[in-house]
Amino acid sequence: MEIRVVATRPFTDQKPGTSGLRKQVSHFRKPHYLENFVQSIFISQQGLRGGEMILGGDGRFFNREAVQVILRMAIANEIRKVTVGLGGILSTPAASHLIRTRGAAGGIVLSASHNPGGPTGDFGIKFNVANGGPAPESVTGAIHAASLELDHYRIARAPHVDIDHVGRQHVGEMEVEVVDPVHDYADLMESLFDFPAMRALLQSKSFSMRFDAMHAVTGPYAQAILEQRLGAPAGTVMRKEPLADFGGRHPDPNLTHARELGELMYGRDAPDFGAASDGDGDRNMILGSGFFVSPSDSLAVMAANAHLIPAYQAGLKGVARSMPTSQAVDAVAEALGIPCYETPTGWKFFGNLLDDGRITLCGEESFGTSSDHVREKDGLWAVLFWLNLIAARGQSVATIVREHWQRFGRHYYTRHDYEEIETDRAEELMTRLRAALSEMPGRSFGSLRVRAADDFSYRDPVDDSVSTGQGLRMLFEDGARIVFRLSGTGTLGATLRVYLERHETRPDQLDEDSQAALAPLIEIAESVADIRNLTGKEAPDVIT
Ligand code: VG1
Ligand code: CO
Repeated sequence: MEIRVVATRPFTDQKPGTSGLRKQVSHFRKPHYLENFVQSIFISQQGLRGGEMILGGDGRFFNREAVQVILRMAIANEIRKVTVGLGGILSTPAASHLIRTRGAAGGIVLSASHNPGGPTGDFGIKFNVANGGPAPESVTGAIHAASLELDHYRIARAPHVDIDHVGRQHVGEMEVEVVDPVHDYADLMESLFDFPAMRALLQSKSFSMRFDAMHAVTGPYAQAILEQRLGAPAGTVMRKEPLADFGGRHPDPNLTHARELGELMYGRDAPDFGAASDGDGDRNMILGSGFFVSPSDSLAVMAANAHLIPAYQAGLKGVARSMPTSQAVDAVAEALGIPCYETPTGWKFFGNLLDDGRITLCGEESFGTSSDHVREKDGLWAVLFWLNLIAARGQSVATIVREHWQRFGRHYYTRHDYEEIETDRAEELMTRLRAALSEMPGRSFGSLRVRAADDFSYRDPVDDSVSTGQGLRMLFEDGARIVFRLSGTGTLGATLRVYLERHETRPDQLDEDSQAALAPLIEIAESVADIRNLTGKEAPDVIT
């Protein structure tokens, strides 16, 4: 088979962000852009040569073309075998699972996750390492460094590879195995949870649920697991056909983008349980009838109830949360007498803790939770965890969460996002704020006094690697916090995220609206960061 060596020049913008390289589709389609990045992976990750690689994506626009390019490049770069999801589809957690069970050297997941898709939307590419998890910073750094020096890439002149039939084939020297993307993952879920109890719940007349697949990758997974294996009535999964443009909406599971589900859950005769996942199936939103579970609370409730789930009945080794995630899970860890780690934003920081057996559960405020069953966050896993929990406790979502608050207090929490702001303005806001940090300790804002203020940095306890500049924190004496960060996943301008949190233990103050309960902190954030003036926005674009 003929191998072409194509001369190219480096692109200077191929540094992976919080979760892979994300750009607009038009950017990815520039001549050599995709090829350069893929070659940078192959050059910097020599372990792939002669090994097996997993390949699949969330089915968004450009997924199929990219799969063909990557297969031809894999041949030219002497990959022994590529295992591809049927039709080029794999959810992020299913890809993680396949890497692990196949003993693959790594995997490429094509997704821009919750970002919009279609010809005018976004595309993305993530590299996962042999443990099944997102590449750690040392690896993304090496890929980026390779991209800056690239002067050629290698690609085979191969015919179009059939990825639409399950089976094995040889293309040149390389083996390509096309696999059912759902089967192994569904088996894994069945091994973790009490499927008989969940089946009984889903089939009882007095219980109903809706799962919003948002026209993204989880449609087939949710149908196979919820409707087929667990016998939920047909129609339980809504917006179930994966579409290349997600039906024109952001596949982002929050009340802004999963509007229909929200209306259903807050309407008359609402289902008992509602859930949604994102573009690539790693996020989850959990709703009860008329009740929203904040992702930070969800993590804490899971930790407190894990012993009720078959896979975790022996107890948890420890838990971890990303820094901006609320401290609700910390309170549970303390009560359980297990360690709780605080990592920077992004799933890659949980990998070492999971591999080293220090933690069993982890999560982020951004609708991401998972356990040591894979090395990615896992949307459907979280939904099944809740379903199992509801079956085991025989209580509603709202009752489970309210009881949790009664026991641990409530960590009122919200995140305000200011999207597509001018990059210079966003940098200026962060620079000014960073400069003001040293003056903050001891300052009072109304009844709140600042205990400490810093730019978060993290030393990984397993490999001692250090990550700096991970978010500006104002920590108050009563435990309240405000965190400011710029997003590392957006593709247009900059996105400012402001995270706000305070702990409430008075039993009669636990059922307030979170925006109202956090109003004093929201005001402090505005006054210290001059958000309206610097972003030119009167209000956040998205509140979660
Ligand atoms: C966001 C979230 C972060 C998450 C990341 C990837 O990153 O805040 O918690 O890990 O998205 O999620 P950022 O840098 O934009 O804040 V996914 O489901 O988009 O792969
Ligand atoms: Co995602």
